[in-house]
Amino acid sequence: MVAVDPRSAAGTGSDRALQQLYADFDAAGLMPLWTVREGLMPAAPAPRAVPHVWPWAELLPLAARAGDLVPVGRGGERRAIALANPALPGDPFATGTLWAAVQYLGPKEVAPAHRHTQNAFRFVLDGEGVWTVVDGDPVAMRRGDLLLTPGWAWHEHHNTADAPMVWLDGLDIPLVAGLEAGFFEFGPDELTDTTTPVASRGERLWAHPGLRPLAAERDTVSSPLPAYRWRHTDAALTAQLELAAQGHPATVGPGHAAVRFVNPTTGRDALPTVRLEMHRLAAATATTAVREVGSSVWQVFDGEATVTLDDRDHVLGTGDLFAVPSWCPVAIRTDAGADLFRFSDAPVYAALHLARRQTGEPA
Ligand code: GTQ
Ligand code: FE2
Repeated sequence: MVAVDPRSAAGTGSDRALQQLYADFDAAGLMPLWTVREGLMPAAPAPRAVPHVWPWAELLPLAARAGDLVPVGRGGERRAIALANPALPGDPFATGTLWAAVQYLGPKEVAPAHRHTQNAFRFVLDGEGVWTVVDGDPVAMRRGDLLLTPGWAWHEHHNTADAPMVWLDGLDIPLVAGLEAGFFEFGPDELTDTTTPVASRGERLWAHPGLRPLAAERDTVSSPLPAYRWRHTDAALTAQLELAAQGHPATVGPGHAAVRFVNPTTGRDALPTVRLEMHRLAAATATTAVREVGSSVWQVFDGEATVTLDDRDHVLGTGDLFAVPSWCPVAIRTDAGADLFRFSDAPVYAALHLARRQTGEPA
């Protein structure tokens, strides 16, 4: 028997018998760990995706051009333009697990009904006039609102206004693709519900703080609340900062208010695979750098901020989006104050006991 140091053997392979062994491994459909261990089991997560910024000033006119040139309808289904991470060439993915897209719906346009196992949400930077009908419940979309489309719920969108509307879509498309768990079905070609109620049925039932309808005894995995309205989000963040200013421990850090959008039946994440949060930084605030296992996408909802990703500074304004890969440190600072929407794959990592978080020094 030839005694070899596995490390040098992997590198040099000078021994003829060893070379033959590797060839025979290959022919038999086998691979030895010692040649692949470092890439397979890195000391810390080594994501393929890189930190990246998509300025709203670039996205919006491109979406509008698509509005002029590309019809929305059966087949393509949605005029959604995905944020494509430059380190994932050919894949329309913001990170390895998250889809983020701007969706553009022109005046009086309809995006037809379908359903899929991928979980989705919409976040509205600006505008109004679109209703998304989720499992037969028409839900108005307005500035600052977060709307849910849980996996396998039927959904269609229709714009009742004379102006186009644009919003952010977030889905777990890359995750579901990687898990080979995707199913998709077309609904009717024609709009199934043309009504435009101010409040959806889901909200009339569930949007009363701390009050659970007794008829709804069973907890659900996804939130039964189809919309989280900006009025509520804004009030919660305002109260946190006011209370913190009075010395109460209401914020996650000095000048940093934050809320998570949760399922009122469980208090857990509103969607099983996607975490949804809104952050407000008061004027002259700098957060401590944080890195987490799992990736996220942020959108500046209001104000201006400088985000530091992997030691690089990016100056951002309203609408700008950025992707944070797994284990990439992120710190945010602002002079005048800023509101930032964030979504991530955190519930997946938590469920699998893979979540880790490290807090460093202020950037
Ligand atoms: O609005 O139904 O951005 O199915 C990607 C897939 C949006 C949607 C996207 C979708 C949708
Ligand atoms: Fe969809």
